[in-house]
Amino acid sequence: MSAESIVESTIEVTAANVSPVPSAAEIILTPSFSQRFPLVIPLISTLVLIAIGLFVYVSFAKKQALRRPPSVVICGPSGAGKTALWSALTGESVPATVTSFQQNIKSGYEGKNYALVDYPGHNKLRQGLWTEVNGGAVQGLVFVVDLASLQRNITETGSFLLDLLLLLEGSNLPLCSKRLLIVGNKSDVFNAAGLAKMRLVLQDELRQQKESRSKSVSESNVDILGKVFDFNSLETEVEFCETSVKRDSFAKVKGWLEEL
Ligand SMILES: Nc1nc2c(ncn2[C@@H]2O[C@H](COP(=O)(O)OP(=O)(O)OP(=O)(O)O)[C@@H](O)[C@H]2O)c(=O)[nH]1
Ligand SMILES: [Mg+2]
Repeated sequence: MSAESIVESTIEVTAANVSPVPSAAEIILTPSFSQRFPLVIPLISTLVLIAIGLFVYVSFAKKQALRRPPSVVICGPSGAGKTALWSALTGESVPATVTSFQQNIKSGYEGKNYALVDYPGHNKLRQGLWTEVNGGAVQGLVFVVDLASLQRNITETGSFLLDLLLLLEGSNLPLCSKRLLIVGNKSDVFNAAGLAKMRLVLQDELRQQKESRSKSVSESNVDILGKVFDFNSLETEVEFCETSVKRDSFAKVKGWLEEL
């Protein structure tokens, strides 16, 4: 026999003897296997059901954790009187502080379905506020301005308000989330600006800041606020009022919150 025919016959023999290796599932499903190990199939079925149940539970729990409870947020520059206003509205006492670094939250404010949140004004915490607003559960915003130092803080106040309006106007949040009450607080202080003046000063500042931002390439979105900034031309419903928490004069804010 030649070497070639030996190789050929070896290949034929090998090919004829080798059958495909059965998969684990095939082995388990053979009648002889289930007779020898009757508990394996029920055990595997139970494990698969538990795994599916766990998956469904974890996905549901994650969704619940991501869903924020509805809220109305009191925000604005540091020192404007947000915590004082929140305290007066809720009747909750807050330790006397100079600057807040944590939110104060009153769930179910006045029997409403939302929580009233006092958000600290420190600019390092601003990103958290944007995340809160973007979350879609904010039903309204109260932006507090210090009327006694309006001119002195106008750049910071204007920039904060411009960022907030850009976020609201540029988002696809429902209209019910785009409600803003601008509160001029500390009207009791002798040199406090009046309500009409506050509106005018803020509008002028926002016009200027929008104009200068529109020249920057990275700020191309400011045009969503219209050609010339005007509170009346926004999709966001903006209202104004004056308060003095010190003199217990904040009924307008109460009324606005009541209507939400
Ligand atoms: N005169 C006067 N002072 C006020 C009034 N409301 C608050 N204040 C004072 O303003 C200061 C700042 O008030 P806060 O409520 O702590 O200010 P805030 O806006 O919470 O400040 P941050 O927590 O830093 O963001 C405190 O000394 C308050 O007593 C007001 O209506 N009139
Ligand atoms: Mg505070």
